[in-house]
Amino acid sequence: MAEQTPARKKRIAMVHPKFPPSFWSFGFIKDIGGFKTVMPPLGLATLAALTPAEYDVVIVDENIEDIDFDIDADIIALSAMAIQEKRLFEVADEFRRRGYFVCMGGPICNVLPGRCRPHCDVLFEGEGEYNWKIFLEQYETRSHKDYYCQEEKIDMRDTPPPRVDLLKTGMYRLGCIQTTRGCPFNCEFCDIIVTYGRKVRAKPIENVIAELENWAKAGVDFVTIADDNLVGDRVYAKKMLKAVGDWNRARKVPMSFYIEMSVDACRDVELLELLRWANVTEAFLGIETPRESSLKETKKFQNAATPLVDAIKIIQSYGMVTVAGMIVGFDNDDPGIFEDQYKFLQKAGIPIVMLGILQAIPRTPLYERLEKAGRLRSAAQGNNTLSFTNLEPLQMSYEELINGYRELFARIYTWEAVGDRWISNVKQWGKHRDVPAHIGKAGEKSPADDPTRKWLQAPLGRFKFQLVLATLMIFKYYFANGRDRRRFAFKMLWNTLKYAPSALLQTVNYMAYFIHLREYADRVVAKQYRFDYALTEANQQLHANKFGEGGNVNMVKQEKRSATKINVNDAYTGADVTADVAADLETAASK
Ligand code: B12
Ligand code: SF4
Repeated sequence: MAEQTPARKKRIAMVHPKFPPSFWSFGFIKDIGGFKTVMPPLGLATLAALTPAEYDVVIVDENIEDIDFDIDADIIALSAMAIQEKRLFEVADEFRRRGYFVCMGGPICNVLPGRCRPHCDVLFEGEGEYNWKIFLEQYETRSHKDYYCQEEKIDMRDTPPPRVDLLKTGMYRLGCIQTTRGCPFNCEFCDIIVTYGRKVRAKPIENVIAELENWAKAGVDFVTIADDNLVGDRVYAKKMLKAVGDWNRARKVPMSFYIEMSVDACRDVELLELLRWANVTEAFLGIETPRESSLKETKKFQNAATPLVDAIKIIQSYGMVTVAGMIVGFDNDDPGIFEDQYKFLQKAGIPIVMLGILQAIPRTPLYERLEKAGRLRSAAQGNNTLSFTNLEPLQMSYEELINGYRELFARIYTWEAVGDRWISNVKQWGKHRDVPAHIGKAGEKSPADDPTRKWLQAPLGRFKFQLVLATLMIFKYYFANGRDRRRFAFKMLWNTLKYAPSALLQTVNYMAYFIHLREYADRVVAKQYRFDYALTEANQQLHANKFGEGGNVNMVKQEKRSATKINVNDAYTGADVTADVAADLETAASK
């Protein structure tokens, strides 16, 4: 009897289109870092884990490899952020031209579904955990729809560990896990809470550890915890960090972590200690602006109620490098804001600053407010660190805002300014640190004021030969290219030795990041990157609104529908909020 060939399994190719150059692409230091792109597409690795075993799945990340447009696949599943819009549509159109069946989802579809619609067969809005499975079942009988929308938020117990085994992990700078989704706060411009909601939903801690094991097995030493706000639910955060720390400290070389959190973490000593215990070495803080009136305007009450410079010094003193998201262009910003921002950043000593112009993202309360006021200039776009915004500023002309932004970007990334901020951060790791007043209960000692505290962090992972090569390349960039760079390098190394000698390798590591940031800043300032390719077309679309924007999931509608209206103090749901913090927030909210 002739042998039967096994039936061909159905195949899904999950494709992540190429990013354009951006602040976070670290494109100028790929050779130094020995990576092709910063992070893997976690959304696709999650979908892959949700896909039934009857399918073969491949993940193609165009940031590390070319796309084969004749790939053997029944379904193409695309995922992208809005910044990838141009390439996403090119890739989708090319596959469809060749007769492939194209699904599309991810952050861009969550805010700009109208613009994505013409480029795919099936459009997914919102979290994919439930709808992907429903779609695949229906696809079997060809009873699938062309649009799926996840309005209710999913239960995080239903999100499986992503298929790390399908990723070419050696090509990325960082691994990536997610422990929670959602953020309890209510900032007016934020699209995160549109997609992920204000109720913090958490994964079981054993799943978190299982995911870390997968990254560890893949040889990855540096992992981003891609939560919208790691400390949104402090009770969970503490338990999780303790478990991660215990797991991590038992390893020969601990993994280090990059996180995103809100600055109110500075009030909680236990939380800060646990961040250090887990080996969190870098924290992104959404500070936005030092101007209180702008913070209140945008409903960022948690920051308005916090002395920001002190907060940052305290967080840094727990061994972290601070990264800040800053924004100019609020209604309360007049031309004086550029000077205020500069002075604040230098005083706080925040080395890495993602400086953006306020942009109204469709479906956010800000968008609705400005649309009603007739203050939208054009369609939105996905890179917030360029000389562009879609809104009409209030206290400046558009040109004043753009030029002020460019000048500030240039000023922040002069070698001198970067060097001063780095040294200020490093100083917080040693005995010369500033000890600000305590921000929590009156009369308590500042959490930074502990002379016995050691620098616990182990930031660099295991030794790799690439590190030697990288160091040589970094030194070549600084020492063989003129006086300014040489002076910067000497200043960085000398002051690190003076204030926190154990941070020397960290300093060399960050000298690499600063190469990218300076090169990127130079090009933004020179207006070399344009981002208007999709706008002409989007501006002409007439559905939804005049920019073709809008859709079903919308923060303003969500808040109206929600039976128990969330208020600002819910930010601390379940957490041991001190009475004075709650009072501060209430006062700020009522003003
Ligand atoms: C980690 C992260 C990064 C990493 C890189 C991630 C990567 N893959 O390269 C870094 C730090 C480099 C980064 C950079 C940037 N980022 Co970012 N980032 C994140 C963050 C915090 C987590 C992403 C993640 O892994 N999520 C977990 C996975 C599981 O979620 P997911 O991808 O959304 O997938 C789910 C659904 O969307 C859906 N889904 C996704 N794809 C598909 C496909 C199909 C077919 C289906 C059915 C479903 C589906 O199902 C998944 C499971 O529910 C998000 C915020 C967030 N909460 O998601 C911002 C976020 C994605 N980033 C954002 C932005 C703006 C940027 C930058 C442009 C910032 C800048 N100005 O430079 C850059 C651009 C990136 C670059 N390389 O140039 C925005 C995107 C906004 C938008 N709507 O497009 C977000 C949403 C944050 C925000 N609101 O500000 N980012
Ligand atoms: S703190 Fe504000 S900007 Fe940051 S995720 Fe929460 S709601 Fe969004």
